[in-house]
Amino acid sequence: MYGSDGVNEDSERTAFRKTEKKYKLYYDNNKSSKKKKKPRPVDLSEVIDFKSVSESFTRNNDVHLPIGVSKLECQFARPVFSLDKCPGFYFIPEALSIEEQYRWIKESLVSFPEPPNRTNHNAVHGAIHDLFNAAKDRKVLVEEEKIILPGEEDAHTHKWEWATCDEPSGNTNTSKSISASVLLRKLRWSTLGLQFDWSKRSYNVSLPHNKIPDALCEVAKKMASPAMPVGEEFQPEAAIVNYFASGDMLGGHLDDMEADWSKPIVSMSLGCKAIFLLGGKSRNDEPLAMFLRSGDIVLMAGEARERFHGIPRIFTDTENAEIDCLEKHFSGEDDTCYLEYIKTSRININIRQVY
Ligand SMILES: O=C(O)CCC(=O)C(=O)O
Repeated sequence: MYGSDGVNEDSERTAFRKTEKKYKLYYDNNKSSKKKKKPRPVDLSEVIDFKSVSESFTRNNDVHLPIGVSKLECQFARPVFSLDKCPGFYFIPEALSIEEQYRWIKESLVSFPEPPNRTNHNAVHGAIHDLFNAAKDRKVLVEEEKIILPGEEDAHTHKWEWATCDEPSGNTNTSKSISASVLLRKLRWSTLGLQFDWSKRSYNVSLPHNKIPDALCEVAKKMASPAMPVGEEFQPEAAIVNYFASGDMLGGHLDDMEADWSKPIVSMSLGCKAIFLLGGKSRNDEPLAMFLRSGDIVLMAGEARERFHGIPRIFTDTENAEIDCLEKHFSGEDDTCYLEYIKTSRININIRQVY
């Protein structure tokens, strides 16, 4: 039990919510101590670890798969695992090479949040260009308040623009400013391809959009293949990029806005390790917990699309983030900003066929 939650509240929680709370990051409440606050220890013994499943499969060739886990018979270059009780769910550990992870982390930070792609910042600041480079250059987003002249009442009166920290604001009154690095830290999502309208929970095809980049489509098609109906090819039409910082979570939800659930959602993990919860069709079904590491791919198709799922926790400490190989790859002079970001963050790119 944490904070002010009482026994009754806990008994009223769904099984999914209870498990979320079990794994979520909490800090020990040690107000008197001046020491750095410490994360509350969590029992991770029930978390399925597909990396060790895969390693033991490769070593022993199938002898020691845990109960309920099967290896899919398919032509895929890496072992693909499924769960006997969750048809349509597939886990491909270490599916992306370090080079691929490096590439998609950079794209997720530089090009994916670029307009016309929308991000969580659109609602407040409108379309923001060049966020990552602005953060690198320590720029500040400044809201210019224009003085309204008679007859101009309908004119657009608020406009956000990048300025250098020491740059005096033009000839107008500056009312607000926010640093690019804070905006980058607060980036929660961006959408590629067909744009998703979160307020209506549907795709808004009238919003301007670019096609998903070809290279990302190619990866998604290849990764989707173990979960595709025979003879069909996955058609990537939309993607949501989720950005997680320490303490962030993604609550239990269903991805049910696409027309054809026989096609998988292709979900790529990048950066710090996380816990993924895979529940049932009701929030009252107890979810399974599993680790997601950088380079892992999860596919959810068919019946699995009806299962609640979410991310209660990411691990950003050096011991548990498990991004050593990735960190080594970000060794160039230009890589410092990416490295700083990814050391304490996780990115998820999930790619969907909408129609
Ligand atoms: O971050 C993840 O791995 C899961 C993302 C997800 O479930 C979603 O965006 O619907």
